Amino acid sequence: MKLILGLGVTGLSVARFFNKNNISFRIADSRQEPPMLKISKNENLLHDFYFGEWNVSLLDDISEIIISPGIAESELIVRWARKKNISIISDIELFGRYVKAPMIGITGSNGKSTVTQLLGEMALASSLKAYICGNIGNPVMESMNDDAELYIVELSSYQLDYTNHLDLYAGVITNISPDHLDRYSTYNDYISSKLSIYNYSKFNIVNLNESEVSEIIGDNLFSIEQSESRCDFFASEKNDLYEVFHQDKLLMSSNDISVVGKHNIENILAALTLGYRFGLSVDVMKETVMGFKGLVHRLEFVSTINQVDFYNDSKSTNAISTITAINALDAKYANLVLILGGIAKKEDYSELFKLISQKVKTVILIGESSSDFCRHIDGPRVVVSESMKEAVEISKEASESGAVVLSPGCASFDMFDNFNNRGEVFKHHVLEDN
Ligand code: UMA
Ligand code: ADP
Repeated sequence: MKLILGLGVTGLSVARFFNKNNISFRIADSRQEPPMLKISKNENLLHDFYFGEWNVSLLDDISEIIISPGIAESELIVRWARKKNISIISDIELFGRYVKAPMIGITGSNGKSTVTQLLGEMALASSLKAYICGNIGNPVMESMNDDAELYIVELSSYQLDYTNHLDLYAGVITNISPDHLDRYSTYNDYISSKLSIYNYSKFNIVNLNESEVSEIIGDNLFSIEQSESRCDFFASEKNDLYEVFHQDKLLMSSNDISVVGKHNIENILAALTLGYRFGLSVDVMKETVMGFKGLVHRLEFVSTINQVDFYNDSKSTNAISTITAINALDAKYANLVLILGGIAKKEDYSELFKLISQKVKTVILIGESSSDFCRHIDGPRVVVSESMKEAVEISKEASESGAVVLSPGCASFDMFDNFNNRGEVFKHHVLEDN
């Protein structure tokens, strides 16, 4: 019998699959009321289940465990299973056993969802039956389809950690910076987790700007301002604009696209290189990039109110993504107001604090991290706010012209259900009374 550990969206998708294919399974979750409990009941998926503190008897008669990515290796149930030599796999590995269409995998610390979505749109524009799935929010087992010609799969390090076998047509690491260090003993362990994608890829797509991967033997390379002749896709900066080239042919400049910032140029290069490897037409990919509006909650333009532009970057959950947001907006706006904070990650925020001191006029702190961040920010005006509503009100008063950005650099769970909820609440307050 199979054991499904965790009843979130991953567990539910696996349970549905097993149920449909008459594979016997047990479901367990360490919470009494896991998120997908009601749906599972309604769909009659709870034949053999256990909710509450882990119990070793859950492993009786179990041949294999399909684990949700949110369950850490340090959890008792995982340790007991390892001792008993029970195989533990991710939903990704399970998916790989059944699908026939090729898969392209995308991992990295930041930019995964953007690259996954953009490549998906390129494939769809090429009339391919392509499915965008994985960590982006669509569990792979829900995306399995007989008519699929390509799966574009966002892979988190958690999913890679529980994957032992996988055949990817091509894989890329967008970039690597410290993240999720509560789950890894060292930063090197986190890097190794990301690098494992290349063990499963037939073709390695390599970002030469990322020092952690530049030594990897790449089949197709991309970069900004580095080793131009070796790259399939390349960008260079000219008079505050980026120009994007395919080999030596100019494709577009940053004036031709809607998404902002150097990081998005890098994301575009990653998607172009993956698509090219797969055989998509460069012209179709170029058109897709030029029409790409970006994803919600990632440096998303919300509105202009009294000459101030509001941006929602709620997906920023680590220091580097807030650094990226500041750098992207600083190029365009002289006055910047930043709404920052939440549950700080176990990482070094000193570079971010330094940048804030140089480039931000007013910082409005929200959430659990406020008192700590307050002590480290020196220079700009700092205001601590109790709610998102208040933070937005203060930001409207603080900014005369320029931009306000919510780029928290932290997890959201102290005040919100998730980053989506945080971004929606922000946008609601920005737009109310206007
Ligand atoms: N659970 C336990 N014990 C634990 C931890 C969790 O029982 O110690 C249970 C929870 O009660 C929950 C279940 O496990 O019911 C599943 O939890 P999960 O956190 O694995 O969540 P899913 O709903 O299955 O969503 C997961 C990904 N979540 C995480 O990796 C934390 C989703 O990524 C992903 O979209 C989804 O699978 C589909 O693939 C979210 C995410 O935050 C968006 N990812 C991280 C990121 O992007 O930085 C990695
Ligand atoms: P992920 O799926 O890896 O979390 P997203 O595309 O959802 O990545 O973006 C998450 C956050 O990181 C957003 O704040 C976004 O503006 C920022 N970001 C996106 N691409 C990059 C990149 N290439 N480098 C650094 N930050 C990025």
